[in-house]
Amino acid sequence: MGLTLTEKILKNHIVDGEMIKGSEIGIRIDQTLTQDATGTMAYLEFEAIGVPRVKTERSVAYIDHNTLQNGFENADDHRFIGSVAKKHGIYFSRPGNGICHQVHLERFGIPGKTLIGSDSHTPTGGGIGMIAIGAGGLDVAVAMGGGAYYITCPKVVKVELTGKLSPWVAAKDVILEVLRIMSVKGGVGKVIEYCGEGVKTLSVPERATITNMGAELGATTSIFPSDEVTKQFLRAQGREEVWTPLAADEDAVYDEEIKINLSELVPLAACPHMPDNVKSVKEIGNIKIDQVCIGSCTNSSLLDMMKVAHILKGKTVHPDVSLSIAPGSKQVLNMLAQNGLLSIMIDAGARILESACGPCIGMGQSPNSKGISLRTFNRNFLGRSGTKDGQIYLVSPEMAAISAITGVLTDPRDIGEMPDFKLPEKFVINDNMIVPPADEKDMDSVEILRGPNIKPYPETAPLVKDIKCKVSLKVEDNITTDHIMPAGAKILPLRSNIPAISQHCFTVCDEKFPERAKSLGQSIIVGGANYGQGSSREHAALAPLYLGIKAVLVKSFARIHRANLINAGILPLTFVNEADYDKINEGDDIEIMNVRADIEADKTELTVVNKTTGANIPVLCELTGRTKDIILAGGLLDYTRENLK
Ligand code: MIC
Ligand code: SF4
Repeated sequence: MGLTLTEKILKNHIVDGEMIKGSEIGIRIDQTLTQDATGTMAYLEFEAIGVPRVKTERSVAYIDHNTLQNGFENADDHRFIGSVAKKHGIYFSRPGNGICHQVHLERFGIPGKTLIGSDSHTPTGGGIGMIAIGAGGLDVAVAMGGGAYYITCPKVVKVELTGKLSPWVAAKDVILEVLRIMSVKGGVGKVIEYCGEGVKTLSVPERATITNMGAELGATTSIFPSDEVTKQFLRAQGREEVWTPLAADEDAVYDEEIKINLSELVPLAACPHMPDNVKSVKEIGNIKIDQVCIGSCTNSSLLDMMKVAHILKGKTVHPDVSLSIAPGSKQVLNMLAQNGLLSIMIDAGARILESACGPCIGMGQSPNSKGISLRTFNRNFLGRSGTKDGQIYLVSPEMAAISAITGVLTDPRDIGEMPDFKLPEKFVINDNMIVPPADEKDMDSVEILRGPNIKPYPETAPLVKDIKCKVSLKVEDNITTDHIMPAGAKILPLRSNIPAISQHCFTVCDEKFPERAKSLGQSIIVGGANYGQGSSREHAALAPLYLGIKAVLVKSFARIHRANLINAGILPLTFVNEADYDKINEGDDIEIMNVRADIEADKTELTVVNKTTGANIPVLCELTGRTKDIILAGGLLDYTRENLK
């Protein structure tokens, strides 16, 4: 029986467990990446693990999220990360060099290798045939220390692409179509593998847009084969020698199949406030817009920018619209400057931002009150733009650019003929903003620069005998990590200070939550389906840990967040019967007696007794050997320290 591409790469990297779907496997990690908003914690954890030099083939620390330096905190964090990187064998991509996923694809990604990153959009690397997975910072720290990364051996979904995209229909429309079909929870436990004749019509940046936003499906990752198109991209990046051809076997067996005829796709948009709320422009209508933001790791490649410049050429941004453009990397920005396209954008009235995440993470450019904002980004969760009433639509760069001119949501096919946009034979290569680490012999002399905002990892404790406490919060379905631990320019500078950032935990849903949880000392949270979707930020687990949360009981979890809860020593529980969600409310007193003994004895079904109503609620606590030991130890940090001894 033939293998899928996913299975081939995983088989080459498996170090623990067996390739049985649904079971836990440990894989060897070749490369890691971190960004600054999750990186400070990840490096504090790496320091706590105590391994002197990273053991991966390549580890890179990027500065791209917290680039608004509105006080000393972010600049201090940049210096901390830069110094840790230098000492411990990590390449350091300086602020200004670009968004981690864009730069990693350009300069470091290698087909067939494994990459984990402390950012949920790490699957961008799947665009050149990597198994690239988003993870919590602690998992990345462990991988840097040479430890395996554990995932559930995934199901593999075949997405067969046929045909060719029509003019002005974009890669963004492909992934929006997949989101429409599968929904934001449809990818959990799965890898999305693209194949078929249509693949070769898509360039690497287009493939990367698709794998990037596969994160919004909840998928473990997404992957494209590595073919002649990949080779040409790597050649243009001066890295042809890392190329290898990779594809699934002809007779590979998949768990699910989806067919998409690229020729039939039309321009789409994800409407507020979920990436799977997808409609065609026709269905939405020509609504009046206030803002357009072009950029983010989904759509900031040179190819995207070439299309945008073509559309803006000789035009002026509509008087009622603010247009911002953030090219994804220094390489992209520099090439736009050299070939004159930047001048076209400036001339049209675009507000050029630095090569960083910027508005995508609420670092500036919040829309006006009730503002309608078209963004080429990947997430439109409530509040993420920095305002509670912003109406965010996720669209292709083509649709964004033309709408910025017309002032209303516009079908890009109205532009008329589309030129044949071609990537250059050679990109401009200058890695002068990537600082290599110090030689091993010099590492002792590198001083770690620790600013006053950097506080240690919160205290953990081994799992208690019984849990007896109150429910401090009850929330609905599809709670994102942006609800649990909001981002934005005000809160992000606190990413290295858990006590301070905890004061903002869940405030989008309930402003009183942090105070209430803290005063209760211990409590649990109750939630609905797909709890914790979105970002990889482990702060969404560390802040609850700091606030005394002992367990989270929900209908279902998103993958990375569940792993982060376990890593933080918080018990992840799911209802056996989803209807029992109605039998437990905020303020109820609950008990889970003998929880430690039951978990030690590998019991997977526990009982939550609601002392307020008298209801007995059966819950699942599905922990395998390793995750069980992590929970018993009080989290991955304690567990790793124990096991590295
Ligand atoms: C995001 O897009 O939500 C982020 C910000 O990049 C996060 C990481 C973070 O919260 O720092 C992610 O995707 O993991
Ligand atoms: Fe940055 Fe946005 Fe990409 Fe997250 S999704 S890495 S915030 S650009």
